Amino acid sequence: MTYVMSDLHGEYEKYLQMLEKIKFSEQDTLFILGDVCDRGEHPIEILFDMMNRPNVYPIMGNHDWIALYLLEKLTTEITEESISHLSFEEMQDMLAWIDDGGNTTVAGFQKLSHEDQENVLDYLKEFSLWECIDVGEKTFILIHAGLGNFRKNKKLTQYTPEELLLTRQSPNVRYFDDDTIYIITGHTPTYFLSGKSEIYQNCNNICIDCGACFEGGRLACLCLDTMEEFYI
Ligand SMILES: [Mn+2]
Repeated sequence: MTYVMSDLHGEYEKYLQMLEKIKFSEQDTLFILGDVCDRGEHPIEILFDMMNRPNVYPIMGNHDWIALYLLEKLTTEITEESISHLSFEEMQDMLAWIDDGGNTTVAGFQKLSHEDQENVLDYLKEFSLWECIDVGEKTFILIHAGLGNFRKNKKLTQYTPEELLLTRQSPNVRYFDDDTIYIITGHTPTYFLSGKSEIYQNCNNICIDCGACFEGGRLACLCLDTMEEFYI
């Protein structure tokens, strides 16, 4: 079976509970649509679990992207000295990121050996900006946030990271004429779309960020073979 989840945001316990709930095995495939990092307490633990599973495919989220960019600047150790090497703009980025949930990622990263820090950075660099997969009769485009500056004939390779990671999908607009093509996104908690923390589907858009790291939110998982929904 092929599954998708998104916006784990450090919720390691919910992630493990979900893998158990779907009875995730080596024969299955899981795509994680970004924002593993930040907010919840254990983003680094999730990254290590993911990197040890060859059948888990990570897609980049805006939080993972900024984490990679800023953790690389800090590399070996986050000391006052390494922070003082940052430019004013980098320092501003750092403070904004920490304020936006990056504190838990920094805290976990700081505890790692130099080798494991390099492993985390190498793994984040492997995250894809998008995936496009066929399951049964359907084609699924998997991205974190949306198809920014959308044009029907624009190839996925022509989208910039900013367009894919920061532009919110319009969930009530049909993007492609071919109704076997679905776009799956995270990034926007579905509570803001429907008032409910459950997977939102309309016009071949499927929004799966059910706000796992927020009060009242849930971690969602969708099986693309059966379209069955799972929640923690
Ligand atoms: Mn996001």
